[in-house]
Amino acid sequence: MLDDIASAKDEEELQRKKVELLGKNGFLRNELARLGSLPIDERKAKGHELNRDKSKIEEAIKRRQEELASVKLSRMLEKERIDVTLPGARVSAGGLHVLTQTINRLVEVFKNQGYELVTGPELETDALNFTSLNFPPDHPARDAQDTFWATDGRLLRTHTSPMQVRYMLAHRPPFKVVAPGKVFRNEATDITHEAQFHQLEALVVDKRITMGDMRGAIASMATELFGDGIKTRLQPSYFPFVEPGAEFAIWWENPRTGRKEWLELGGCGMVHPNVLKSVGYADVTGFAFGFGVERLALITHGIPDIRYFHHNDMRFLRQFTGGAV
Ligand code: FA5
Repeated sequence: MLDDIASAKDEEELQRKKVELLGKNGFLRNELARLGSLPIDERKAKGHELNRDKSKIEEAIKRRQEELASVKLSRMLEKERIDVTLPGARVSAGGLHVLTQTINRLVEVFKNQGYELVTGPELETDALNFTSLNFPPDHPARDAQDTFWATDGRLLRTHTSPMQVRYMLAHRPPFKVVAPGKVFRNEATDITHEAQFHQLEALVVDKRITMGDMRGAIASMATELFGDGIKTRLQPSYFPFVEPGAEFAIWWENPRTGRKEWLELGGCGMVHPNVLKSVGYADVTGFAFGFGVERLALITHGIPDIRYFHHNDMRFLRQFTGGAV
């Protein structure tokens, strides 16, 4: 009887045994019920015996209950055990987007040449994006830079050139600054045009700054990026906020075709006297240039379509992060 209890293999079986022995129709009740039919002296002895049995049964049940509980606990602990010798699950650290890498590299090149890094808002006023840059309200040059407007009259800046005016209003020359950032244009996208892209603007103002200084600055940026012997070219062009104005290009071997060609990068020129006057500068001159970062990245990496940058296709992105991401 007690052995049965000690060998109950789980709580359920133990409970069943308990009912069999101590329950309403169980062994002990039946024995007690039979006491009445025994002669008086036997009845007493049997009564004592049954009481002892009851305590023994109860004790045995309690012991088995404790044993089963401790087996259950150790099984649970075993299941939850952590094997500290197993190799960990590798968490990817990610990597920088190819455009961020390009901007970082450009900023490093300019910082090494003594330029200060500045940034400004993407939501810009019409005054700073256009009017202060010598685009009068009905000037046709505005049409080349259509954009997206907020309901309060501000707009998503179409270029980084408003940073020129923002900086000049708050500082006095001499200075050399570089301002990278996101810009927006309302235009149909194709392999070389996005509605959202990045530009990098450079502005240098001091006494007697000349077009020659600008030429040198563009040439040394190209040399830093692509090495000695790289050729740059200026071609006359028009931007309302520079005079004279030009477009600059780099003589570059296209890695896709293997052919040498001129890569048009952006616009440049001497800061227009109207712009200098509007920020209260006198007796100084300056140059500015600005170009498309995607354009540079497309060519340097031989990427066939500008839209890949924002598709977030991991197969594309991983190519520039050494496999991370
Ligand atoms: C400008 O935005 C002038 N702010 C540049 C400038 C700065 C001139 C300082 C003078 C002095 P433009 O609209 O040409 O110029 O754009 C400059 C460059 O941005 C282009 O050469 C091209 O590389 C890039 N770009 C223009 N539109 C797009 C577009 N939709 N998608 C991608 N890149 C573009």
